[in-house]
Amino acid sequence: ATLPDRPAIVHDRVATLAAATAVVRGNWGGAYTVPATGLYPHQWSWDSAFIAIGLRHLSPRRAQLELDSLLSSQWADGRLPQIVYDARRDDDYAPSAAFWGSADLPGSPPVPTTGLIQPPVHAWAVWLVHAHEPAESARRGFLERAYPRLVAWHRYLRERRAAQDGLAAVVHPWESGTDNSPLWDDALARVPGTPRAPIERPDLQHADASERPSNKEYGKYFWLAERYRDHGCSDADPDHPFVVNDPTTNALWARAELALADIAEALGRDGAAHRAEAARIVAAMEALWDADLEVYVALDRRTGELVRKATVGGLMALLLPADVLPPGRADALLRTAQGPRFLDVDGAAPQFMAPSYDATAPDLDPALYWRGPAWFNMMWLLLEGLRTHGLDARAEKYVDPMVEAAVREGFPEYVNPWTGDGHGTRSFSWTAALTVDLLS
Ligand code: 2M8
Repeated sequence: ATLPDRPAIVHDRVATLAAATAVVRGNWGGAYTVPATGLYPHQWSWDSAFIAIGLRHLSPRRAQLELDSLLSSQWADGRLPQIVYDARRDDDYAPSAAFWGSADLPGSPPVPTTGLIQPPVHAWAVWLVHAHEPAESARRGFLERAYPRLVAWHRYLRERRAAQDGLAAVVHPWESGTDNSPLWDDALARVPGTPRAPIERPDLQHADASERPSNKEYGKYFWLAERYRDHGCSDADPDHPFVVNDPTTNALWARAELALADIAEALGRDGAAHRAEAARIVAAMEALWDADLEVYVALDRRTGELVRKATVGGLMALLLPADVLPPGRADALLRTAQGPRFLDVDGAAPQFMAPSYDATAPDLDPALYWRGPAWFNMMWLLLEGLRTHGLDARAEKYVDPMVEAAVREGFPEYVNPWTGDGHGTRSFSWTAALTVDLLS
């Protein structure tokens, strides 16, 4: 099957690189890149990782700085915060630095941050930045600096976020990076929507309300954040109502552990313990495997129930080589990725990017945030996954349509996976940075 008809733009590589570079350059905040001016005016954890992956082609030095600045905001317990606040712009985003008051919490870094986390893609990003220009990285001691911090970050996930079965849990939808994913609906149903703090929505000045989480969801997000903060962000609240194993977080954790092995070996150390840890996480992820949907799903720790919905995050184990996965698993995931729920390669009108949520689900909304639209970071990860399993030619087919949509729509936050129409904010950093990577 062919991909859907696209406007006959044959993008000009030089002009596209220049446009994408202008976006990441324009969003540079001095030592890191904001995801988008306006909507996201601080440093976000996994955004910085994706941004660094693109920046390595433009300036390895700046890519290192992007990750160094995030790593230097690490908590004493090893956590890397979801957001590092820039005091110059504190009024522009809610919840603000004042809401978290991180300075008063034990073990917080000298800069204000949230107490939450985001998916652990960082070790892999550090490795990709290093491997692109190893001499430059070695000259600046990039890996030596990053390695102990990354080890501490993964230790936090294992010791503070993983229960006996060894799967990392998220305690807030924001931690998953896929905030309003249908995976969280049932768990959120038992979360009160009545925080003490007023619900502020500065985001609605920068994106249409129909493309953002609802006020009802925001009430629950604020309530959960207050609860976590009021327990000192200590991960020791036995009754926290939202504790979920997210497939994206766990798959990226395993992939990042393999990168930690590469980093350790590049530093002349033994990487075996990291490879064993990756294998352990993959084995633990068996609890998330849905054999009917042939995808990894979420597990609600409060009910012990699987959340049996297919999301693009459930395919992220494709980033792991076949010999790290259980026998037959890579083939099953490739079937799902290319089947009607995601890329629909044999369909009459296949998606040009994978939707964030099952294309066959009746409640998919192609314009609403993490409930259907396609995201450039997830599609970039999926293409890496296809390549990991030898489907380079298949992956290559998606590059031009993705790049075209990115340029035509002004580097949107996300797009309709059938029409390519842009949604959310524009001049979005990881869209631009990953465009640079796709073209490099
Ligand atoms: C979105 O999440 C933030 C909260 O972290 C928000 O909605 O305000 C998500 O798309 C998340 O994955 C992303 O890291 C963040 C910044 O781009 O925006």
